[in-house]
Amino acid sequence: MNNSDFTPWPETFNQKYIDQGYWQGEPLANLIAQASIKYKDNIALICNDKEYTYQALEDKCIALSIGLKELGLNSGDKVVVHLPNIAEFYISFFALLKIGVQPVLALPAHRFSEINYFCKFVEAKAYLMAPQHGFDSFELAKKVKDANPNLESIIYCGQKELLVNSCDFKSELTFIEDLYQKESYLAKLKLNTFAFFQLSGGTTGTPKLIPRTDNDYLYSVRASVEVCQFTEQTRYLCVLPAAHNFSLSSPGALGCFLSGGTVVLTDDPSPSNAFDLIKKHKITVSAVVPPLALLWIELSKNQKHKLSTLQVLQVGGARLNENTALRIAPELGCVLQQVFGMAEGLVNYTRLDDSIDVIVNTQGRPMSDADEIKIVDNNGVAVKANQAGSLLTRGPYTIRGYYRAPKHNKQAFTSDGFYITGDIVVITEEGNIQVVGRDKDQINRGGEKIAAQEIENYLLDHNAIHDAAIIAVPDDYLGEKSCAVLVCNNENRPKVIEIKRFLRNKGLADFKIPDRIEFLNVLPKTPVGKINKNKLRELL
Ligand code: AMP
Ligand code: DBH
Repeated sequence: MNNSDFTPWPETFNQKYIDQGYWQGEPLANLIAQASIKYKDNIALICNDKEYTYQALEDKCIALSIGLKELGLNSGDKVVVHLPNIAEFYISFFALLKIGVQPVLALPAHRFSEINYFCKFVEAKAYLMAPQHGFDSFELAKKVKDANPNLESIIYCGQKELLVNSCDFKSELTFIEDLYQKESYLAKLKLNTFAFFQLSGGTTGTPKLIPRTDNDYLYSVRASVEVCQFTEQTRYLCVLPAAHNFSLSSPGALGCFLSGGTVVLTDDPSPSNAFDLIKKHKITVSAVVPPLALLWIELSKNQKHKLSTLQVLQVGGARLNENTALRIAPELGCVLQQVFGMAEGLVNYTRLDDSIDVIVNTQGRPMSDADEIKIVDNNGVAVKANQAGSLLTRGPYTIRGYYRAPKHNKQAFTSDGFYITGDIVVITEEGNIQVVGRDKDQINRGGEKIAAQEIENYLLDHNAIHDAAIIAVPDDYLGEKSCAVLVCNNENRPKVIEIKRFLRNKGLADFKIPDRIEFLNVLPKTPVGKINKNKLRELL
């Protein structure tokens, strides 16, 4: 690995985080194994008609890890995991970690453009895929394979075929594990520089990859479990993409596994399905983005009886408006917990026993004593109390740099290692954070982030488009939608539908296709010649 690939914490911080117990030197790969020792026969995971005890889940992870190793994957290799919410997501995640392979956790919504980019950028050895609703995942896999000669395997995680099937077979014949063997197997694990990649919503032309380490990620899960009070009795419904940092680690499925609770996984977040699952599996907690919270509220009338076990609904990923926040407790009959997090690290929670005012009107406070927060003005000077400013942070689970991005890192981090979140926030007198704006070129479409520049670059590839800007426009349901403002050749100005088709043909994730397209003769510019997006927003 090149030295500029991964930015380590400075030695003094390493030592501090170890000495103070934040980092415990445990492999993330051991999480299920350890839980299976403590909570052997508890149900760890339910997905459709499949159910796994901790022991069964760990056996699956081990069996698959051996299969993957035999396939030729080795420590330090990279693999792109592109799975919907199926049990194989967690099984392959842990199986890969067990053999030191570093997965990139792609989102189900990603398509050729993103997957191809990840495969190339990390020089992936394998691509894990499965059938998904609404598109031909085999066709995508074939295109990815053709475009990436380095890719040695395409692993299909659909019906019990190919690798998964052969692994079941191997696990039955060769590896009937008992606890002792398992421990000795795990003892061989050596921590890699980092364990896996999360993805950033990004602000730049190309997606940014976030290397998360065993130490930092496990700490973030442990701290989350404490704040959110997950226990063996927790029954967590995972309706957001399992790969998302929120549903994976805040405390998410990993927090639930760490506590010995049960994760129920589904890829249908609709209220009718979610409410049935909540009732059927006595769900105690779930996590949603604001538009989904609104949908659940709107459709909960006459169905509230199905939600009687639900204690907490976590809402995060985008700003939740106060009116929706106020409706959650009375209409869904549970406590709201606001979660303001980022795949780069820092996670803020309202606490379960906070006053209703704090829960409704703030996005909570950092989960760790060791999180360092600064709120600064445009000159990097700390703002006065109650004033809005740009949020900077560093701490034991916030990265010090994106993967292989030395140039971008100079802009995204301060010289003393603070991550510049791009969020404009105010701190209340009690120390809670309110997200009041954004100083990054990004659209937050109901929790799905779009880097304006990435889409603008694709648009500029179209030969009738001379200039392009993507901006956010308000939307009642999603909070924000994306709008492309284009300057085109007037003689052959393409139709809106053609532009959308053009972007789709580039293989972009659907949520990145602009919701609205407007045309102007010229885009307003700043004195230095950049597109003036503030002016553009006013114009529209
Ligand atoms: P990412 O860096 O792609 O993981 O996206 C994280 C970003 O999502 C944050 O920096 C915020 O801009 C936004 N975000 C996450 N949770 C919230 C929230 N509860 N309220 C407002 N914005 C949020
Ligand atoms: O939006 C996010 O990225 C996010 C939201 C809530 C996140 O990463 C998290 C919690 O951990």
